[in-house]
Amino acid sequence: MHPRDDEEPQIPYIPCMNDTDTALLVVDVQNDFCPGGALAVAEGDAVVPVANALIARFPLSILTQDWHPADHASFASQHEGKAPFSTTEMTYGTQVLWPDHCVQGSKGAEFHKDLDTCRAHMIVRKGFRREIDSYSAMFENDHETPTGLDGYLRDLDIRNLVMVGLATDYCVYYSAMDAVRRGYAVTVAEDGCRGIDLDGSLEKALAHMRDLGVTLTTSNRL
Ligand code: VGL
Ligand code: ZN
Repeated sequence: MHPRDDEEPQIPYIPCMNDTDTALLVVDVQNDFCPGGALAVAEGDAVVPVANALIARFPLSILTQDWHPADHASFASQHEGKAPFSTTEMTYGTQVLWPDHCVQGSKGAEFHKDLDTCRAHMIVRKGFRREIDSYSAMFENDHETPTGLDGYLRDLDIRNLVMVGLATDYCVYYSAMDAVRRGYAVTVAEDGCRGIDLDGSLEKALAHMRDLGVTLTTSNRL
């Protein structure tokens, strides 16, 4: 049982999807994170119908797309003797080394074929600088280099973000952290997410998001 399960339940703030200051963020629903992909997340494709149902109902939907050059520094293949899922030190801190994934222009980098990309209003690509990884939709892993999403959202007076996608414990988690840091109210629909769960990273991410004030809910409550 999670230690917080005992505590008084707090009434979460759940934004109404008709609010014009609310946007949906669909994180990295790409072939490489789905079964059969290079960095497959268990049941990753199960988020597609959830994301589509939300895309159809939100006034503004933003997709992110992990978009790496073939020699990206987050790939274990670029570090001699390093295995995928080991770590290395980068200038900005510890970095997990991943299998090659979401290479620009590859099939693996394409959105899942059933994701309703047509209805989305904005696509944010990230991780395209060779030397730096970018889990978050807002800032790269140095926590400084912006993707431009924060400015876009501010221009449109968006204050609430609802997130779904892959992976719960990496790109969704980092996006949620940065969005909270930037002052957005963040809601994560857990049934619209799946995690990688490397060494307990999923539980840690969920607990930390709760501590930061992220509302964890399910899509049927939105
Ligand atoms: C992701 C690891 C590496 C993600 C992206 O989308 O969560 N994870 N690149
Ligand atoms: Zn990546």
